[in-house]
Amino acid sequence: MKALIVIDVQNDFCPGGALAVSGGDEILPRVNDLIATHSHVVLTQDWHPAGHSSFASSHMGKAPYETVMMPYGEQTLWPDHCIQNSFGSMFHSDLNVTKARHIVRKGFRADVDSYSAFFENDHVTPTGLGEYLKAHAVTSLMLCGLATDYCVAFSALDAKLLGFDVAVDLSACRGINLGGSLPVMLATMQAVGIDLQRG
Ligand code: VGL
Ligand code: ZN
Repeated sequence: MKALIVIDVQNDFCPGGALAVSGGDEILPRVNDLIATHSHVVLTQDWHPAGHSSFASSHMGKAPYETVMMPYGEQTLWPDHCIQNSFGSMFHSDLNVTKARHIVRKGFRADVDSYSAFFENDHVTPTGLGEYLKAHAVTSLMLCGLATDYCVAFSALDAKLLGFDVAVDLSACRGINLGGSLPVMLATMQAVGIDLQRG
């Protein structure tokens, strides 16, 4: 069984949003095409409380895109984004959400970020998505969404570690490319056998 995982297609990651990904809204027709051709659709939603520890504004003297050491390792700091229930946290209005069976919210614990849809950034706390997919006999995943080099890549890598067959449709993704993170994460995904499709 195959499932489509649509990562973080939310207003804050689209042009005009707090953490806008260049061209983030251009993917909507492609994402909706993928939704139309998959019977099992899961969405993820970045969902932070105000004052989240991944926000630069929570760290005195720190600016967005700098890093801090957290108990679980190095954490990049972001502009305040995807605050629970804000407009920025809502799915883009063009996203066809009607077929989604399951929505995974992540990043809701104040002291740990969660790029991956499977594990928080401590790499041990599960979100429950892996167990959900196994319970539904899903063995193969297609991923798309925002951002290629953060939440899509970390989700794809964890999915592979959990034993799923994993493909990413790059025509339905856009990246942040912070300090060259996009080519690095594409190479990392390729190296572990994730099928990078260019549409
Ligand atoms: C994301 C940075 C912070 C993403 C979420 O969806 O890729 N990136 N929070
Ligand atoms: Zn976030």
